[in-house]
Amino acid sequence: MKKTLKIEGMMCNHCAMNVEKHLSNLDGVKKVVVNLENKIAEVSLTEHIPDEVFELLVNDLGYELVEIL
Ligand SMILES: [Cu+2]
Repeated sequence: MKKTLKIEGMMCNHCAMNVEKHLSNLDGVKKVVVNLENKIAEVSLTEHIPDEVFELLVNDLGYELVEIL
């Protein structure tokens, strides 16, 4: 299972690594690849995670989760 998160507000590599680290720590997340230029995080899942969980996490970090594909 894969989800693509569109995230606004990541300005630098530090932001990307921050998002990557926190998403990776979620139960059920196998792998995270953040693309700073395209403002997306690709998340590979081993189990279903509700969209709200991603929304809360990203927003708490100070970025904006715009869309989940
Ligand atoms: Cu930054």
